Amino acid sequence: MGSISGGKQNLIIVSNRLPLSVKRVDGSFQSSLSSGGLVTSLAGLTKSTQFQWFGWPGLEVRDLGDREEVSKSLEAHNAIPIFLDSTLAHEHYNGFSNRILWPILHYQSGVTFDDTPWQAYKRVNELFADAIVESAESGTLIWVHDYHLMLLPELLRHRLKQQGKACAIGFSLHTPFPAGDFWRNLPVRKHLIEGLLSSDLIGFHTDEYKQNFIDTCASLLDARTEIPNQIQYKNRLVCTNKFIVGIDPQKFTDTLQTPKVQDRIRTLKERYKGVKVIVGVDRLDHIKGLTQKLSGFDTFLDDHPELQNKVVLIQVAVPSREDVKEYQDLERDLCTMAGKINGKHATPEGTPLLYMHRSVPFAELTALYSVADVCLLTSTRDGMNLVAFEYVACQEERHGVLVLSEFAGASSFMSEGSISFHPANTTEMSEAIFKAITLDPSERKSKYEYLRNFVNENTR
Ligand code: ADQ
Repeated sequence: MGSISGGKQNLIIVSNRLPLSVKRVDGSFQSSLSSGGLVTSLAGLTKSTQFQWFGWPGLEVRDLGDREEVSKSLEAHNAIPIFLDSTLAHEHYNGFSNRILWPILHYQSGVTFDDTPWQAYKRVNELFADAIVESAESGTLIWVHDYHLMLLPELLRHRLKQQGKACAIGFSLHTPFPAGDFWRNLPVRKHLIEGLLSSDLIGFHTDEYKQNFIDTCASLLDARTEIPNQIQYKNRLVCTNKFIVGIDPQKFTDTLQTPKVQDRIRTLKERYKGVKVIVGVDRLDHIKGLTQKLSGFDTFLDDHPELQNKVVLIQVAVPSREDVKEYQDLERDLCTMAGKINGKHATPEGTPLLYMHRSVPFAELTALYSVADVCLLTSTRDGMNLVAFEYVACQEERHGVLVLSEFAGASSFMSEGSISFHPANTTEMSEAIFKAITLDPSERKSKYEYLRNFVNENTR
């Protein structure tokens, strides 16, 4: 993160969680870098820009003295904590954001609306608005991130006006925005899009998400949308655009060159000599299509008995949202599936699936990306999917093949350089995997070059 220079800050970034998670260890507080797509996508910004970052520090701190201690320790990283009590934080984050809003944004049906988490969502957005407006000065640009804070632009606009402060507000959505008819499933559909329409600029990962949002505003709110990329609503003009989110590829190539990672790559290459390695790295989330991935891989193993002991899938499933029942159920299902697949296809020489339900250190992650012949990403819906970018950044030597679901936002930019498939079609997935491991070197090279250029041109 950008450090404090003592100079005036004119950019405020806001996200639900700070990029640093605070933990209480032996009576004192320690912070460490959080993981996830949003932190990765904003990491590059810290190289060139100074800003303050507002968000929840990840734990309840009641005592005022403790709050001061946490604030002081984060101040060194220009991070400003917004304290929430744990029930409120839980209802906002797990209750509304992750159990109701996230599935709707990703076209998952069967969501039941409940008023208690919705009230918590509103309250948390208000608390964020109070804290930010107190710090912001006229001229500050306030850049709000993601679906946890969709009401915040409207709340900010109202409070800023009351205090006579003029600030520009930007909002970036890191998820898809679904087609209008699906968005109607959410009873509070109007409140949320009205909340966003107090922004000056709203950014989406793809043109499709942007257009879905514009069309929804026209049909639900009677907003005027005749001018491309603009929405006129209640005497305000709101601009929308597509912004391609990316990574800092240099960070990956630098890490790959370290002796520790080079050593690890040698060990892994020796271990998998004569075996095609397929890698998957995903947060353990329904949208990443992990059950579909295991089914597709099972079909592939059925279809190709001649490749027994010659292909391995190393799947890292990073623990995520473990307090939500649906995520606990998913984890249990995946363990069962992994056991069944290995039970069916393992031989005394080895198991075809290595399923790891844990976080892996960054150095190990880059080594894994580097030794893999193929990266398999099976999202049923996904805002972008930065793992696709990271794999490409680590494949300069090998020209590995990206097998990418057509429903990942990244597919709208990378389909020409990858092998695309429908994640619910196990036969199509099996064929895509086979094509990837048998692709001839010249086609691999030309696909890879396309992807490398794209990743290097869209570095944040
Ligand atoms: P996520 O759903 O979190 O992000 P993704 O884009 O795949 O998904 O990014 C995951 C990030 O977590 C990657 O940068 C990856 O390296 C990192 N990560 C994975 N395993 C890790 C580990 N073990 N330890 C540390 N870090 C790990 C959301 C949306 C995406 C969108 C991003 C950015 O769901 O669609 O691309 O935001 O906008």
